[in-house]
Amino acid sequence: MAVEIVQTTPMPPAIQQALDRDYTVHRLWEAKDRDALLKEVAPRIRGMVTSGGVGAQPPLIEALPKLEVISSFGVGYDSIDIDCAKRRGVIVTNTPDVLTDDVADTAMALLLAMMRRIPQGDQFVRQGRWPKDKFPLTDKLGGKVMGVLGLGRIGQAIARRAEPFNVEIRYFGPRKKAGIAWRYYDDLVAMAKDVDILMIACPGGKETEKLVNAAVIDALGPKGYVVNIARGSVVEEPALVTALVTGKLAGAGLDVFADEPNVPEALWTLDSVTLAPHVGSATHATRQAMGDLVLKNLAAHFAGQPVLTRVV
Ligand code: 8YV
Repeated sequence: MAVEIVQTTPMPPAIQQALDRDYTVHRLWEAKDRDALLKEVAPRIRGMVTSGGVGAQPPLIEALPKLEVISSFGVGYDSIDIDCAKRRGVIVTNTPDVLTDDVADTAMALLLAMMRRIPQGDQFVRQGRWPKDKFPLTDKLGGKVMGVLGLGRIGQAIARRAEPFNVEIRYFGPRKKAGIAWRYYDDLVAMAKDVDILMIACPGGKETEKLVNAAVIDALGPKGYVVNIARGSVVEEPALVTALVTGKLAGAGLDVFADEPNVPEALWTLDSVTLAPHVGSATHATRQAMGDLVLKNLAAHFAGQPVLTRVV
């Protein structure tokens, strides 16, 4: 008898095929009557596949009395109620490392696109405006100081990419990291005052909620830039939008938002902003690697082995 699992959200085709081959999969997002489906299958469910976007909250975790493991697609697990999983003795896994390069690439792409107005230049050419008009000058990245909020795996990968662009790195986080020479701040406002670019790369969740507030944005000032590759929850979004609309911030490159997929309309027409639909890890290769890790964690658990990338 195949192990029965629930799946909350679609996976890449090859990953879905493997799931369907190896397990009896109940697809919650497709169910006409989700509650009825859950009620019927709940007593047999031993695993869950979910994503960083959809997560797993107590009503679902509590509804599955035999649940042993939640295998999540994504490094961030702020959408999974970790306390509830712990209380229930449910193992939670995520997909770190395999997406670090792509997320760091996306951060640099957003930064350059925003500062050098690449999307606007593209539109300028496509709309046939070049023969008649001059594209405005933009700001130089080289020589700027970047403050990384959250110098974890992704933060470090971004910093390593930024240095060859002649960008000076500093960082803020809960503690100074051993073996890191970049200047550390234990005060985010103090760092924001000293840097040109605030690069947000920390985990989401309660501990970082609205960390980038009006005071931090104020400290960055009208020449300051924000890039957010982490979670929308880390930023006080209305304060960010107001600062961008009123020119109290020079620009922002945003891959994540407070209420995805809804993006404040005030940002849509701003030239100072480059927007992306949460695509940090969204390449074929990386999504495959993330899916493979979702599969490997499940397989290891149901083979009685330790999972590969355990959160709790
Ligand atoms: C995914 C992410 O898009 O890894 C993360 O934390 O935000 C992204 O890689 C997301 O997990 C899919 O929902």
